[in-house]
Amino acid sequence: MDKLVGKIDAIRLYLMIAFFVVVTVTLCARVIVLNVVDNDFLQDQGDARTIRIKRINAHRGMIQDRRGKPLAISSPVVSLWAKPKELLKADASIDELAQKLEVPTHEFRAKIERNKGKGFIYLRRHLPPAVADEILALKTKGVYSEREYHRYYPGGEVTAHLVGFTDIDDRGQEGIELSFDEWLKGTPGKKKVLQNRYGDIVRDIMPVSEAQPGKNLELSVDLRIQYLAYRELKSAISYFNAKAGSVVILDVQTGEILALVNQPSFNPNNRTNLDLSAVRNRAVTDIFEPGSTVKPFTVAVALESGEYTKNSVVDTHPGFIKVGAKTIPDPANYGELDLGGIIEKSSQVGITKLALSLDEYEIWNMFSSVGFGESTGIGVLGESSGFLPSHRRWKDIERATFAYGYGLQVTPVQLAASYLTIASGGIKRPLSLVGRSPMDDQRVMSRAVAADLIKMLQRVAESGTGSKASMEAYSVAGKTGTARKVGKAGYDDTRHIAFFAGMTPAESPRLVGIVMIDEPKGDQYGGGAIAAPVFSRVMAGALRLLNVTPNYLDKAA
Ligand code: 59J
Repeated sequence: MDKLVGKIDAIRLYLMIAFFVVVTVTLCARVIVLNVVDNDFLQDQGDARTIRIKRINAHRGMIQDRRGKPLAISSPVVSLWAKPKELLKADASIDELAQKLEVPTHEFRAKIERNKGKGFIYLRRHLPPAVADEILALKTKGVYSEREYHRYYPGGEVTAHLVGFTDIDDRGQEGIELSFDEWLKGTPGKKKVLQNRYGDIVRDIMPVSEAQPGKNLELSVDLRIQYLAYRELKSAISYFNAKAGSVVILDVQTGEILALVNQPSFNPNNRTNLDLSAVRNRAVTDIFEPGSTVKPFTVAVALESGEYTKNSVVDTHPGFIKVGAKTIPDPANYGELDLGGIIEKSSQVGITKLALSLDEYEIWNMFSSVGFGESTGIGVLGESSGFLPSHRRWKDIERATFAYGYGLQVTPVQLAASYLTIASGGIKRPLSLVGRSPMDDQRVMSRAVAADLIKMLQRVAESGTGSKASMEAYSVAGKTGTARKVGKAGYDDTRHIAFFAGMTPAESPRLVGIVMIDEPKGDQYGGGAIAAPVFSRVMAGALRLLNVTPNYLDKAA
């Protein structure tokens, strides 16, 4: 009996083991079948589903001018990409795809082959959605799509330096696009999706995080004045066959930049074979000796010193003056000039005599107070702070040449900022391009001195070297400048910078403008001949655009 029971137990045990073995094998087989056969089966049905985390690109904020005109705008586009391995399996339709992408078939196949080790290659970026849909309609295996944004610059080359541009991944590269990238870019979102083998999203499973669109940014610039300044600068540069140039226009009451243009410029909407020297925002990066455009500040020191009044007379006879070993000439012997006459005729001799009679530190301090040597902080990356020599005991010749604009270097925006201190009645007002700088105005000269300077500068435009800056309907106060550039063998008689710096209307200035033309070729090269006319044409248009009442109505009538 015992033996029988033992046998039954053994059989029961074997049966149990056998049962478990069969169940396990079946389960394994089932799993394998599911993953291999069914998967293929599902695969063939194209129903394979994979879960992925998709990034949702954020819409980049718009850049606008002060009146809301778009300067940089993002529009939705589609980028097509592929998994080369999958694409190679769909051999038949590769040619059709190449055709749609307008790429020679052999070239396209070579590219796919070359990249077959990669899990991802772009086929075409930033397609208009309709074109992308046409290509996706081919339902080519291994081709996927992604929503992106294309950045477009309606102002083109006119606003190129100011606005700058982004790269194809929507990252700021230059200009405001770079310096305000954090503000503009927003935050990409994430979502969990179920997608089929074509890469189409079968359905969103759930948003992980919503994309936060970037914020819009409004600049102080008035696009109408920007166009005007750009057009007049461009025609002057080509007419005088100059190397480069800049124009900066400021609103006197607020210190806002209404226009800031450079030549050469570039088209930010098509940057293939870009000439990098055209990308530089010269108005804030390039520095040069300002020459005679600083003479009004030396005269301001004379008036502030109490040693001189606007009627004081300086004798410039015989038309040159020896300072140390150097002889400083005037273009002619102007004899006795009042301070206004020194400005009107841009007399080097007159300004030299004045400077040598003044405390050299006071001149240095005035130049520093009006902003030379410090960047304007308008928020454009790469802005130069220029060069103001550290003040120390100067030789007489250095005191003289510094007083008429050599030995220091400024940018066009710094020169504009300095003239703003005269136009505003003696107040140093910060410039602004985005938002408004806090009006931490500080007085750098008395209101009376500023008023005297404006009257002297008005003579420049009415009867002095800057007569071409004058306009029919509005009075002008300003200063010409013609500075030889430093070449290999010292100052070069064949390379000049021509300037006009001024304000209008002279009685109560609304606008300050700086025109700088770099290396005009030909026999005309003076600031009065080259830069002053640009000032006149830009300001005439700008004042009308701003509905400023003409103050020469009697003359204009
Ligand atoms: C000039 C200079 C160079 C640097 C002279 C321009 C000096 C000088 C040493 C001769 C052309 C030229 C540090 S004259 O801007 O005097 O307003 O249109 O470049 O003087 O000492 O063939 N203004 N310009 N000088 N250097 N160093 C006059 C003046 C100015 C003009 C013209 C030309 C110069 C009438 C300049 C104007 O006011």
